Amino acid sequence: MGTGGARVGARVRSRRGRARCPPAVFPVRPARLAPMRIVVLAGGIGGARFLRGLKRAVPDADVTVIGNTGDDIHLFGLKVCPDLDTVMYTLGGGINEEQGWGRAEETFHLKEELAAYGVGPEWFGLGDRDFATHIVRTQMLGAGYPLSAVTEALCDRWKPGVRLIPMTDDRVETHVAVEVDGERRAIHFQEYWVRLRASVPAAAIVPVGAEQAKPAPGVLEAIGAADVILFPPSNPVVSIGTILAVPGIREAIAEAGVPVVGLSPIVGDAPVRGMADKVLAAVGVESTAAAVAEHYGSGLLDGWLVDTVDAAVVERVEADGIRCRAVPLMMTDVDATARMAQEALALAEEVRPA
Ligand code: FO1
Repeated sequence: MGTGGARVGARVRSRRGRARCPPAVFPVRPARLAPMRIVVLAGGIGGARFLRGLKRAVPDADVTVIGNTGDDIHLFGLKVCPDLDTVMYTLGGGINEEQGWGRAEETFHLKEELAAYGVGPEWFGLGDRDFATHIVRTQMLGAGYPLSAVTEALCDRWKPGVRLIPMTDDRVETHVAVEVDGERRAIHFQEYWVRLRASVPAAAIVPVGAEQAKPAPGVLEAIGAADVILFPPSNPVVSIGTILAVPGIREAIAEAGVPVVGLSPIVGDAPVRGMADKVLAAVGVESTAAAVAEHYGSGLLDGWLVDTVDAAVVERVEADGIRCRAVPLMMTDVDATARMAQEALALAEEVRPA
């Protein structure tokens, strides 16, 4: 037993049985000795913005981000990882703030030149600065480095202040079944999201490759060592849902024996940003804060934050066995987001088994 070690003893507990540590074996971790270990499952814009607030709320925390890679797309021979890049750029200070994706001070000469050669697609706006990220990534992948190592190398430049790990090193790409001109087709998520603007109903959302994928190195370890696990207001289907579709990740979270707390991406029956309602409909989930909590389920979630406008659903969520609080959830600025993060961590302590 370590003397004064940060985590004396072992938390031997499973969510189902909630076996208790022997009393008096497990003193409260002295916060001054070991930073809180937080694992966050993040998609793109909403997840990245939440992380910026989380870092302000608990600057000393040890944050591991498990990033969604189902949005990845191969273009011009390059691998583009939108959600990983949005987290990396947002926390590293290079994001195009109003878009929430791509680089600040961007130019599009390369895109224009490609279009001049008739090389598309033109509907996906890759900027000159952003291309460098995809070239470095693709070059390293070509040299045999796994995506997790590539992401670590890219973060050496951006220093996001969190450990960013892709959900898997294996190729997973979300495809969407749509009906266009009377015929049913499966198109890449980015074509559905960016070219079609989710304007046609999605008959199905399929994270192609997820079933065969393995969690990237460090993912299960981070979950196993976490003090708290957070689901930020990312897209519950194509972001957090895709991460949970990688075999082993959902189970590890359910068995981690630490509080799992989520923040609703739906406020007042509509997504705060993006088109989450379109993909929620595709999986038969109504676009409400309560329905999303139920979609994750009480086997996974211990706590759920809804916005104050949805205070009426608190009772329904709690009836599902998920502790629920109504707090302001609009990420209007970093301070507002930091307050949300603090509320999520407070709720985690409230539901943490004694
Ligand atoms: N979203 C758009 O709406 N239009 C674009 O042209 C676009 C280009 C783009 C390029 C790189 C990148 O990393 C993200 C990009 N996105 C664009 C956003 C992207 O579709 C979303 O960030 C995620 O895939 C959903 O979270």
